[in-house]
Amino acid sequence: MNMHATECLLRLYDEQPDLEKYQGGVPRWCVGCGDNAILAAVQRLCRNERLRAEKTVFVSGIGCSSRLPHYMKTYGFHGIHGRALPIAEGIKMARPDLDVFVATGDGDCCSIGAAHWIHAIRYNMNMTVLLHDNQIYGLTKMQASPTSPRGLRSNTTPRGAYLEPLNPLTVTLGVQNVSFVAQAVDWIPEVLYDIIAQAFHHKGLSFVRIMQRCPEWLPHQLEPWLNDPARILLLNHPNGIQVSPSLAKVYKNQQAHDPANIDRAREVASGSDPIPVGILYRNPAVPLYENLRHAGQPRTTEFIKSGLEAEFDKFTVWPQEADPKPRQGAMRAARRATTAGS
Ligand SMILES: Cc1ncc(C[n+]2csc(CCOP(=O)(O)OP(=O)(O)O)c2C)c(N)n1
Ligand code: SF4
Ligand SMILES: [Mg+2]
Repeated sequence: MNMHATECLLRLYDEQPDLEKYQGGVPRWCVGCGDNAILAAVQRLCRNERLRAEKTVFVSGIGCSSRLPHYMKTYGFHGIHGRALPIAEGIKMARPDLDVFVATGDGDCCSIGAAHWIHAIRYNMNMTVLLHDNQIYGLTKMQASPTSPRGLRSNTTPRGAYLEPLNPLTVTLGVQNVSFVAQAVDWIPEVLYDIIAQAFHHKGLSFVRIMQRCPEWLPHQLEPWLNDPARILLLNHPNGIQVSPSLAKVYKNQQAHDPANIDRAREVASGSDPIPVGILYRNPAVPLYENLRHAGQPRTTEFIKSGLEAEFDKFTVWPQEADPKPRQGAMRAARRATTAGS
């Protein structure tokens, strides 16, 4: 029996896609780099959620971590250093129907991009932000970042970093309109996946800090936590992550934490040893900026076209016009008349 082409296509979308569908270029990260684990988790997420490549976009700044969009077979935007978030916000504003992900490093987000980070939390647009925190500038070969621990020797701090590190979780939890904050480590893939999946389903800006190994520049930095499961504090809750029985045998250090409690979230977030892992805070009631701005304005093709027309008109020079600043309506009418006559 002949199948109609549309029906055929719809059936294809109904089928479970395989991972290759989302795998882009061959990753160029170092062997053992935690970025590989994060990439594997997001590719699984796209596959399991059956995300459509043409409806999904990964945005990044600059850094090793910011190479992630190249390795996804979706839309991607490898931006400029520190500017991943405003680029992502622009995309979301113009195309609220797209699923937007951001991959950013500790330098990209917490140093050069810090101002954008604060305002992105406040704007609370619906996107998933993954902070690959390896506590160092990896791509530029080992300069201290704002999250580098005090005393860390690097190319810019040969006598050891002077300052206590900035805590991305407590900073985020202190910003007005924060709506989702979580922490993961790259070496517990089951929990990493669960946290990224919950972040994806949250309606609002979900901020996930991932402790990420950089074996090239800081090969021993996270080893104490990697080698001793007691130094990981798993936060479990019916509204957070639930630890599987097999994982619970290894990671026995657990605590019930209700992600609705922001005061407790701030307390838990301020601890760094053991590393708290799980959903720290979730508030789905915070309004989304794109909804506030688009309220009552359906993003129809006509609406978008008329906005574009108005923008083009601003910069159009009409030689036959006597008035140097004619009103936009008159400019449009003039252009229509010109086009009709040609
Ligand atoms: C405006 C600007 N300043 C500085 C740089 C140089 N630069 C590129 S990546 C980077 C730091 C990257 O560190 P991080 O964001 O932590 O990413 P990682 O490489 O560790 O994943 C710097 C300083 C740049 N590309 N552009
Ligand atoms: S330098 Fe570090 S962060 Fe960059 S790819 Fe290598 S291990 Fe990963
Ligand atoms: Mg870094």
